[in-house]
Amino acid sequence: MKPTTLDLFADAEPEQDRRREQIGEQSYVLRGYALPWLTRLLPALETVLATAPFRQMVTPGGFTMSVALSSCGTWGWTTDRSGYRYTREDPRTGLPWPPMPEVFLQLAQAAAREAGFADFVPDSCLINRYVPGAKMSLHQDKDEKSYAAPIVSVSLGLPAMFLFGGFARSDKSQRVPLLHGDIVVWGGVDRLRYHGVLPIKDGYHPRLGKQRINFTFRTAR
Ligand code: MD3
Ligand code: FE
Repeated sequence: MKPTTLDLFADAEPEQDRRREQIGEQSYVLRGYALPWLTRLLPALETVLATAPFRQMVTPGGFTMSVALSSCGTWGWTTDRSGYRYTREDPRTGLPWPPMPEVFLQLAQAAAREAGFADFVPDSCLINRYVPGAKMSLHQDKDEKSYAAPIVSVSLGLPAMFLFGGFARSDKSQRVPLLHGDIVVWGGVDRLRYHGVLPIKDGYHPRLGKQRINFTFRTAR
């Protein structure tokens, strides 16, 4: 029986179990971990997007990414014809990227700790927006100065099939479904593994509509 005081539990979404799954030597999925944070997370996201709205960027190869991006924190990841890099300013406005909201930082640090990474200090949060059909091809995250820090990723909205590969592009990938509220933490020996996201299936999420939003917290510099 669902309680009638549903509003009190709006963030608990108790149908999703909170459990920790290990997907690599130093990689964990924290199922549903972000759900209790959503009442604070979503307004903070709106604040960031008011200053730095989602936009599609062009890769060095000249392709427009299907995923739209924004960033907050000291460093924001950007791409254009001249390459991938972290910048202090949003290239669209020339203004500094919006500061990382306190609740973003707290959630990223709590999740990292849960996966065995104490003292995670992200200076960058990339915000990816996937509409149905959008995908991310297999790649490695290699634009950061050091690979010592883990990466924390928060999935919201429509489900995704995450591809978790090996150290060569041709290595077989495992498929990991990521649902609204799941957090993945990657680090240590798994930090340079290939990864990607299959095209998002059409659907409608009650909280976020026709989209998947992913936060990727990194120590860039
Ligand atoms: C796995 N984003 O922005 S989560 C990216 O869901 C990116 O939007 C995906 O890959 C997304 O670069 C995947 C983030 C992620 C980041 C780094 C990793 C997954 C990783 C490093 C190693 C293994
Ligand atoms: Fe990546």
